[in-house]
Amino acid sequence: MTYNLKYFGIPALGEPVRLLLHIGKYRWEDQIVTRDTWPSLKRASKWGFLPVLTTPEGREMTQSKAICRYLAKTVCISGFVLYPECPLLAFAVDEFIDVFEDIRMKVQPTMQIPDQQEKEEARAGMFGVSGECTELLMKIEAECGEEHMIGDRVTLCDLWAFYFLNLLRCSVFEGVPRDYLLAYPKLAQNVTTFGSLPAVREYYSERAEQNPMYALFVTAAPASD
Ligand SMILES: N[C@@H](CCC(=O)N[C@@H](CS)C(=O)NCC(=O)O)C(=O)O
Repeated sequence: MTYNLKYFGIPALGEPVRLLLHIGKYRWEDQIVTRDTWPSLKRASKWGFLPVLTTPEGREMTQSKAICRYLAKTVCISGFVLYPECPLLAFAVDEFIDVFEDIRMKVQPTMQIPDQQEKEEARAGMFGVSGECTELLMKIEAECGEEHMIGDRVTLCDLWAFYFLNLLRCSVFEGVPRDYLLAYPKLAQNVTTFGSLPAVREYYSERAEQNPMYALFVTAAPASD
């Protein structure tokens, strides 16, 4: 009884799904889709996008946020279900995730810029002083908690922040300053707090050995380890 996740070999929209499957101790297969295999899969897929998660019963699930909410209703950390039952708390989780998605939608189109230098400059501008991503990140920084995105408990939003803020500084979006998080101490702390969870640290230590793209996802072990 195994889940199958089809996604590209990068830590983008399929990454929070991977993390939930790992933390939830599901049996799952990480099927990496390549440039060669994608065109035929795309034609056969429901909307023409990845990730696609196939349940052990054979149901194909699409749309990363819908998949994450589905899984997060059954995954617990420190006794908390990651997608809260309380409607207001669930709303707060979704609201933060959607604003991170607003940032991603600003950066994503830069993938189409053919010239590498122009592409990197466009991204650097978005994350520079008064850049459009900087403005949103500053607003998120003002709204989020010190250790957790929301209140004093871990939620799906912490997992999403961890994935997305690391995606921005890994090599997928070259040009975004690798140290951009220094300007957002609360967000940086949230990334460290989530990344320090044993299940998360263990997962990325292993992945980083296979793929250097994951190096920045590895949080240093606390001194007591
Ligand atoms: N709304 C979809 C968007 C998925 C999406 O944009 N996937 C990209 C990869 S991150 C993709 O499949 N790109 C390949 C293509 O468009 O052919 C979701 O959240 O799952």
